[in-house]
Amino acid sequence: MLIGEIEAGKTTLLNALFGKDEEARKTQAIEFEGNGMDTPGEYFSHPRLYSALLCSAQDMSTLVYVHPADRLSCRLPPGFLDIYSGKRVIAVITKTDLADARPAAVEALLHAHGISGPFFRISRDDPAALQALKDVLLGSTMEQTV
Ligand SMILES: Nc1nc2c(ncn2[C@@H]2O[C@H](COP(=O)(O)OP(=O)(O)OP(=O)(O)O)[C@@H](O)[C@H]2O)c(=O)[nH]1
Ligand SMILES: [Mg+2]
Repeated sequence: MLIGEIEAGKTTLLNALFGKDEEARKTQAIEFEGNGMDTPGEYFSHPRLYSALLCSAQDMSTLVYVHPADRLSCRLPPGFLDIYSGKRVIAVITKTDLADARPAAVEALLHAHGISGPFFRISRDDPAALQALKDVLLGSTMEQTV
């Protein structure tokens, strides 16, 4: 399940993970791709919509918090990703290709917001970084279905 602010790069990431070669459109509702779940940034950015996220998260094994490398603010409420015990939490820093990307600063920011990692730094134009993330996510899927 991908969670993060509006325009963080969630849909672009999900498309890349599942080999969908198309430009991301604005996400309007919860959407599935394979066993991945995409969520609209609005669900994360507006606290009155948190219930939709939390409800949808119940059955997902991994929560992937997505944050752009050029944004040095974070709306993540303390403990939000730890509400359900037993879920794996992964942080992905997207758009590392941007000229003003500051992935190390963003990682420190996310740490300060209670995310302990693992952290993955990716860009839609960096297949090696995407593959490393894909290996981790698909690896967990396979463990579960065995
Ligand atoms: N430069 C750069 N732009 C990116 C990257 N990933 C996504 N984008 C752009 O960022 C914008 C937002 O991407 P989306 O994938 O739609 O973001 P989202 O998190 O799904 O947004 P919502 O659906 O509104 O929540 C789009 O214009 C993408 O083309 C990246 O790695 N590098
Ligand atoms: Mg989207």
